[in-house]
Amino acid sequence: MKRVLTIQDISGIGKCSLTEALPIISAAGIECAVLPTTVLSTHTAFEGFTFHDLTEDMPGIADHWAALGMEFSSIYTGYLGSIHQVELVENVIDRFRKEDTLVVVDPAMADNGKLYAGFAPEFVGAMKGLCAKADVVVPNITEASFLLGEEYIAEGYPEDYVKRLLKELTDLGPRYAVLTGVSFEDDKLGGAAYDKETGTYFTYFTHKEQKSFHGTGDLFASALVGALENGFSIEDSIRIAAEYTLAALQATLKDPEGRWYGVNFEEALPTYLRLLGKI
Ligand code: PXL
Repeated sequence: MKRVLTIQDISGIGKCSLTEALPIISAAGIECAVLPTTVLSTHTAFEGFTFHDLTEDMPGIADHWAALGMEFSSIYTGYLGSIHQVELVENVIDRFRKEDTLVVVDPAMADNGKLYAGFAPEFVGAMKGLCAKADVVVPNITEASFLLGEEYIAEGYPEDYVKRLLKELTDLGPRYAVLTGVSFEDDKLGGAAYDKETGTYFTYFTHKEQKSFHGTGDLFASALVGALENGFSIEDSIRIAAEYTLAALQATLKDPEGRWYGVNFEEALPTYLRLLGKI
């Protein structure tokens, strides 16, 4: 049986990182092991969040799994709380990676042209090192521009800009780069990807809702991992993740009690299962 190991924080309220990855990957029919890196009261867009660093617990957890002979078909990393944690995650990857283990890195650290609260510029260099170990990286355009030292262009960029970011991301190491939140037309939003082994560039767009929400990047990456683990190609996995993200956004927008801090990914789970061909 497949088993994904996901390494990211748990934000008690906020619908992001582990509170999305765990239910989404489980819904995809895949066992989801978790290595929590930090416990926060909420995600960092709330004022006054608490932050409990679990760095000291991480090596012991990994040691125990190694002693048990645990194996993982994928290792999927998201938000990490410090440079030291990034280094520990690199060790976990080195330790548990087998020839066919898929390493997916979402360098969750920035959006809308800015690093998330709490990250110093030095964090970017550490995350770049982690991306070098990945088979697949899944940044948004802000994260890609930070990682590559490229200019951040919020909108109206030419397709060549996206192609250049993708190519440079794969130059860091990964076979596949998947850029999220890409838009060339006002009413279309989606992902663009590059496979450096075949030299293939591809895009997938859905209808663009004009409002954006927290947690869509984590939702997209988790859904992508779930689809890949179900044997879908990278192109199909991007399509499935994009369609599920749109369904979750639309469920949020139509809910009169929609919560500002996260998307209604729960109500859209049947759409994800249909896209995976499970129902
Ligand atoms: O969704 C990315 C994310 C994950 N974890 C924490 C965050 C954020 C985005 O703000 O604050 C703690």
